[in-house]
Amino acid sequence: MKLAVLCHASAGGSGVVATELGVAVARLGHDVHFLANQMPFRLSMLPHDCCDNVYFHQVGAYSYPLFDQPLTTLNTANALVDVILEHGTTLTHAHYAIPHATSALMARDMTAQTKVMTTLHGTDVTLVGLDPGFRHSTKYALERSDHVTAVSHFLAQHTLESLKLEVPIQVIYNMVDTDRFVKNADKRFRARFAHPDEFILVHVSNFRKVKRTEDVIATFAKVSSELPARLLMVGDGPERAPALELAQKLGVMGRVHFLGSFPNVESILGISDIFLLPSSQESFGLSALEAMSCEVPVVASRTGGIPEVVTHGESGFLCDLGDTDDMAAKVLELLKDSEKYARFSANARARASSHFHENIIVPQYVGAYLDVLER
Ligand code: GMT
Repeated sequence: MKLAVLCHASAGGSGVVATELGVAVARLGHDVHFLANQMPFRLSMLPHDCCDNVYFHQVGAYSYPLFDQPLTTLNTANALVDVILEHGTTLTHAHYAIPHATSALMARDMTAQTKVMTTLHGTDVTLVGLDPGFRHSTKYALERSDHVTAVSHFLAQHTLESLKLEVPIQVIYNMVDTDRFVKNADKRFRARFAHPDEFILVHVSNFRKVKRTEDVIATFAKVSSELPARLLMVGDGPERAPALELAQKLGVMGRVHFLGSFPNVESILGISDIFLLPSSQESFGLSALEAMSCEVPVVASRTGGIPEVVTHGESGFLCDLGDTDDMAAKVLELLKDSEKYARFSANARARASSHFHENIIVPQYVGAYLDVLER
């Protein structure tokens, strides 16, 4: 199989899923061509001897005084046509509908040589795709794709209802590499962030509004007023400044570390005790799954697809949106009871392995690819 993959390269779950899935498919012997405006960050971290059948094609942005913004959709379609004609890819996997599904459909029309599979990740439907500025084009792109998948039942259902779609949507959950995302016993590394008697709470995201990073800070402030703790904030984005301001206002700045887009997120998750995810929208919550694989229980908002990942009362706790009192209470409940903590921690790891292991998820995608190609 020769596969083209379109994805957003910036730090974010959809690019991570696209990269890790593409590499896993390449390891099965298929040629995989990634197209993005820059190299997706997890692709740049691959060992050089990983696979000689993974290719990266940078999509350039053409600027011209008449255009006040780059015309990314057209540039991507054009770059994809080049890849199809030069490398003979016959299937395009568009991760995140906007604008990739549209670019892929254009390339399909131009070449008549590729099928298009679109994977919905979240705000491509729940937020951006429903905006009047994108609604018709998103619906059209999904209806004309050869196959559509979504990363949770919540997202599939939401898409069918909100866009009034009549095409089927297959649910394929996100996956985690349970060999890479493991507990990190390196005490010296842990000591860079916390004293041995301090608990480590962690949040990983792209710091957008939907992530409610201020709730992370507010929850942490309540926890750290009762127990010695540190908060590691991994990632970057527009909500970093408000989160930082709140940390200062609440007097916890000395115990909160903003680490930016830390490359080896697994090393941080591996030394953490609790993962916080208070999002207002979350179609899946890949970072929560990665934390679970590292034996870290999750305290999150009960929203979107999170309940399909985190089992309330077993591998973490789900709280009402914005209820930072309850979130802090649940964190304290776990941290103050070592037996309960150990049970949740083991459950988190077991759930990650039994439901979201690569060996379970990759065959579902490969099966979908083969079905689409045979049609
Ligand atoms: O939809 C987004 O916000 C973008 C996307 C990303 O690139 O970060 O995140 C979504 O896709 C992830 C991977 O499938 C999911 O784990 C996230 O839950 C989802 N984000 C939201 O729904 C807010």
